[in-house]
Amino acid sequence: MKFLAMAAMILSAILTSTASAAPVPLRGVIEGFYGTPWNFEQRADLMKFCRTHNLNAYVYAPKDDPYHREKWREPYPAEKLAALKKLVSTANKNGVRFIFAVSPGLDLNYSGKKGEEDFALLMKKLDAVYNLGVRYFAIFFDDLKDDKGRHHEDGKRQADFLNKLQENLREKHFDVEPLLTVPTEYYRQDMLRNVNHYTEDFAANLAENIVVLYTGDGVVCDGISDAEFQAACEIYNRDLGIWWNYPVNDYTMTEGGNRNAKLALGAIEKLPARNVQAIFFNPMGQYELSKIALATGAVYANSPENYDTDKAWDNALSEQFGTLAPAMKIFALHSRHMENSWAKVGAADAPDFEDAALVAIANIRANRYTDFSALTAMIDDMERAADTLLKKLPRKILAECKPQLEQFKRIAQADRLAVKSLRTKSLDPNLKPLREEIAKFEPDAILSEKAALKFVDDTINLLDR
Ligand code: 14T
Repeated sequence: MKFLAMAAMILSAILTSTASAAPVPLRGVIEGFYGTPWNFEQRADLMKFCRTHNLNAYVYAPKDDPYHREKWREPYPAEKLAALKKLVSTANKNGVRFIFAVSPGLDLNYSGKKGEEDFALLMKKLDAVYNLGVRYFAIFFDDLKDDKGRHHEDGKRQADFLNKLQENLREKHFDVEPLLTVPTEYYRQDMLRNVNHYTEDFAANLAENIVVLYTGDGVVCDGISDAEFQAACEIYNRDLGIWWNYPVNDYTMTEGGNRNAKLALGAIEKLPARNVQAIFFNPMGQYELSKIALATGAVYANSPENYDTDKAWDNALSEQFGTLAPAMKIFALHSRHMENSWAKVGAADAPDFEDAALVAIANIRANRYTDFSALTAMIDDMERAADTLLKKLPRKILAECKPQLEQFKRIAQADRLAVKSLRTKSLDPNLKPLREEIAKFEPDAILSEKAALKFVDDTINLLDR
């Protein structure tokens, strides 16, 4: 009896233990964004970061490294190869699998004499990298759409090509691991479109050990539920890996502006709790600031079933910013959500501010009494946080967010003028000029569009007559 009770206790302790959830086997970072790639110093630092956070893979796939995509046929020049070699050894030393990717899809020939030539060129390219110590390779076929948003890919042709490449590589080198790939239809809504039977043919013909990455229901989407994940895996009849497009911000440009105008400083959230075999987080060009989301992604990937978004976010901020963490949290709260006509991801920006601002505007409209104390306190905190961070952030980090911090300060000041205007029910003469000033900086710095910035616009719209 006693023994049974004890055994039951131990068993239930094992079953409910938080340590019992298994990590995602292949988990890490994919340098897969458009825009200026990271430099080798940053990449070396990332290998240590991966080690510390128990991430075990890094995919080298910078869209704007000409040798990765546009000029994929050309071999790396000697000095680039030397830098890669050093990085590969840093990765190996830190227990990080270095996955080398090529994106040849823009102009790859699949058949005939040109097909054979291209095949040989790609083998040669990968072989040179094998000789640096790389054992993982990836071939990506994403973003091959024409002006009309259609692609003309042939799924069987691509699959046959990958199968043959994998066979040849593994014949030549017994220790090359299975390939990874990204299909041309790489998000579920596109797979379902199945243009020209693309997904059907690609999935049916691709060797079963090749790891297929996909981005969720959309390219940049608001999470992947367990059901959505299972549905995608069923299309491919295998466990898919995830290429997760957060905190990447290469699409946040306004007209004529900077690709990286809005910073994604929130936590990874809303990913499947079960069955994920591989996950890679696509970061921002802003290397240092990507670490907030990446640290939370590491917590997720090490125990998907137990992931607590808010806790992971708080821990990442404290670990990375120490005494500046409270100020950083205020700034980051206003810069988490990424959204445009086709993308949506990340927790809402400053939801408490948004709510308080909406209530204040509604009260003024209805001629009701309004208590501005909560809003005012938040605005004070925002301006103080901006000042503190502008003064005290380490140089490398400040270099990645100075325009956004300065914009944050302007927005806080405009919010203060907005409160003043609402109190007196007359538009402060300085508010519209300040809003125009903010607009001038928007090509480089966007934040809190639906919260602190919207409050300024709502106030102007209400009082400007
Ligand atoms: F390969 C894919 F999984 C993928 O996400 N490809 C690109 C990626 O390199 C980029 O960083 C990411 C975020 O912008 O999205 C894909 O690129 C796109 C996709 C679009 F639908 C860029 C612009 C688009 F309109």
